[in-house]
Amino acid sequence: MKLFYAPGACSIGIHVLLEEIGRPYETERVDFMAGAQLKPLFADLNPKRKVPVLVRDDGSTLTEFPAIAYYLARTSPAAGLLPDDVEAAARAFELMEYAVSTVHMQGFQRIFRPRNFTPHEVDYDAVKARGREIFFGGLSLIDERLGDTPYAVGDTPSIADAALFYVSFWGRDRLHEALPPRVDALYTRMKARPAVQRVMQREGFA
Ligand SMILES: N[C@@H](CCC(=O)N[C@@H](CS)C(=O)NCC(=O)O)C(=O)O
Repeated sequence: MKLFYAPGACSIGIHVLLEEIGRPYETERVDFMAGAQLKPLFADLNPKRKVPVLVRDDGSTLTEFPAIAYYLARTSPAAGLLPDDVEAAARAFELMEYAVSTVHMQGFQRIFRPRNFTPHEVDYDAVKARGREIFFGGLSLIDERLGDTPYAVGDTPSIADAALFYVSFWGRDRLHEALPPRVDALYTRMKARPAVQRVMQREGFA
């Protein structure tokens, strides 16, 4: 398997899952600064021009964070990344999906790529401000949903924790804002994990 990633992008959550699973995998860095995601070599691999992309052992590609996370969890069940319990699994999907589709795609995307939301540069600041509202409002909502378990839906990390990890990383370490208390505690717990520390080091954040 090979993960195509950009340092500090949402692909870092998939990188964490691969490291937690512990099976051999390769990585290839996509240099956003050089616009590598737009160049033919990568665009041929993923016409959506986005990371994460997982190339599997049979050569087929899988895109979209939730799909890749689900695939990895189901193909490495011993890692326990998707709870057996239906209710806990459904809650894991609920949290992961909200982190990806709302906090990331509606919130952070407005801050990071305002031009995707307006053709007028003069509107960029307003778009970014709305992005911050959605992003941090979303994290507060997640905070209310987190229970008293050490990880998002239980005693061990799941696919939800991988998604919450990357949006927390953006809030705390890229936007430099305080996180709501439960989200912050979860982020601290994730960052202490050896698998996460290896990924942070490899992507250049430690
Ligand atoms: N819905 C996609 C979102 C992927 C996405 O937006 N990836 C960003 C990085 S976090 C990207 O590759 N952006 C390319 C760009 O901004 O040019 C998923 O869940 O994987």
